[in-house]
Amino acid sequence: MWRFILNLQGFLRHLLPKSKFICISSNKSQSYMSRKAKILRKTKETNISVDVNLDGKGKYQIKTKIGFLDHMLEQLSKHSLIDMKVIAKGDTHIDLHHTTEDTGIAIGEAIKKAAGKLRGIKRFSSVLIPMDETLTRVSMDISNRPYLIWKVDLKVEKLGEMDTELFKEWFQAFSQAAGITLHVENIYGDNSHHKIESCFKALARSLREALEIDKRIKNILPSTKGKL
Ligand SMILES: [Mn+2]
Repeated sequence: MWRFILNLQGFLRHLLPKSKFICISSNKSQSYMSRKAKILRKTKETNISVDVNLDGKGKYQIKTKIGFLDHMLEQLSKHSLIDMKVIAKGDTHIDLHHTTEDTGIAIGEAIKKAAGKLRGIKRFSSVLIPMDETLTRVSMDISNRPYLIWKVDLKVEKLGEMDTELFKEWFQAFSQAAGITLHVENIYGDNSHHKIESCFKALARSLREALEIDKRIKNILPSTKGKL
């Protein structure tokens, strides 16, 4: 009889799909939960959908109808390892302001939603990213205290079809929506494409570090205040 029950257990286990998100026991459930979110944001100016998986591999599908912005958001996904699907339809016949700003809001909201209660995250990170002659630093605190410091001067007025002043707008929108204290500083550099691309790569790498679960504090909120 016991042999029959053991065989039955083995058989049932065989039927279960192999997924790392299965909760093996209730007290470990938080660390096995998936950190995914979807945001749909529709206004009279833009219609945006964003899907993110914070524990992904940097797979992306980005379609904003703004070539240079697509190039930057692909960097963001690739180097943060956040799987990201971003489909944006905006009033680009007016200019690129609304679509740029609103993708920053929607991606920020999606990351905040996916990060949930922020238990066990590393919270802080500071990275230096070079790109040829350019060096950029990004420091962040995933704190629910949105703040942007932006020390990036660009010599040219346009990159691709984008006005270069739009990049500060994107980072401002992102930091506010994500609830992140975000300091971006281009320390030196010459080429404006390199300067901006290094900002997005540094943001990506910084997000990867700060959102990572610290195995020593699983389920614990990294705050003496008890609230983030
Ligand atoms: Mn490039």
